Amino acid sequence: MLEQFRRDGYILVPGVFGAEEMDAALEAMERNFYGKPYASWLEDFARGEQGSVGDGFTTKQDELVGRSQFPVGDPALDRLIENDRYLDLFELFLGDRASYCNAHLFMRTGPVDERYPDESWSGYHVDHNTNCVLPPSMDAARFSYINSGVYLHDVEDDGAPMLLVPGSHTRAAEVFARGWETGNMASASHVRDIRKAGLQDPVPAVGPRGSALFYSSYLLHSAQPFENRKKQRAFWSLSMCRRDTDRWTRFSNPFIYGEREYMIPFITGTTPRVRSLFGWPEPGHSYYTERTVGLLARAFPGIDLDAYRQALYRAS
Ligand SMILES: O=C(O)CCC(=O)C(=O)O
Ligand SMILES: [Fe+2]
Repeated sequence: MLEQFRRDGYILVPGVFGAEEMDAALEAMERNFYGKPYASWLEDFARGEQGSVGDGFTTKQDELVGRSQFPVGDPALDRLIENDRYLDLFELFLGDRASYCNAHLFMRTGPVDERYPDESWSGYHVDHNTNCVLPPSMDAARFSYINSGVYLHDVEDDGAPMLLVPGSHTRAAEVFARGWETGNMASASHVRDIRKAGLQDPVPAVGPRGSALFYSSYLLHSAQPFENRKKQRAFWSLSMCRRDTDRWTRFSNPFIYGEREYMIPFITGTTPRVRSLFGWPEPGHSYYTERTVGLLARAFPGIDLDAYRQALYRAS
């Protein structure tokens, strides 16, 4: 499994969770999102009584029926994190003790779902920026973290499985650097046109109830629309990093969501010493290479990188 994870940047492991445990978790998750079972939400929807559905972040929900950020307050969901096999697999793939970054309920509700790109080639991205602002390094094994989705039900081809690009986790730094040079980056984490990246064809992450999907935070992937719009897709998701990178990869960081618009300009203009107070590795750290310093210049326009560059030259 480790070989497969290292090669592909993801692996889907069936049977990590039990069937009854998944049914109970799904029921709890539906209660959280719809305030009722999905079947009865669907009936309401068919009658034109469309309740609002949160998209995974409680702060964006106009009608708050439940909470999607961990812990949500329901043991059927929160205690999924206590599965030793699941945690062992994380640590096997991370190659270190694990540190918690973030966990939440990730629901896609077919009839109202809009979480897919306009074009099949346009939505490819890495999720790395959710818990870390540092651009991808060539050393994916050390600097990426792992995202995981627990499948609360079977995910089949018509149920909008995620599309994963095998092997893209070790190519992200290179693909992004070239993307910036050729106008193929839509943002610091989104590739404009995946066809130009020279990667393998994407694979749909279909799997049975009780599976755990593990994928590198450097893995390029995309969403696709539901072929069967009556379906929902319910994941319990967890992200964890290596314990030796958890100073700059973590949930309780000031770089997420609403804070980002204030923090990114501040971090761009401040000193390396102050950046290190917020968890950035110091100049001279092995994260900084010609490539990552180049990517930092793109991700933080106007940032003064001299200190990082000088330490690089001193070391070489
Ligand atoms: O739900 C999916 O299929 C992919 C969504 C995704 O990549 C994301 O929200 O970052
Ligand atoms: Fe994503």
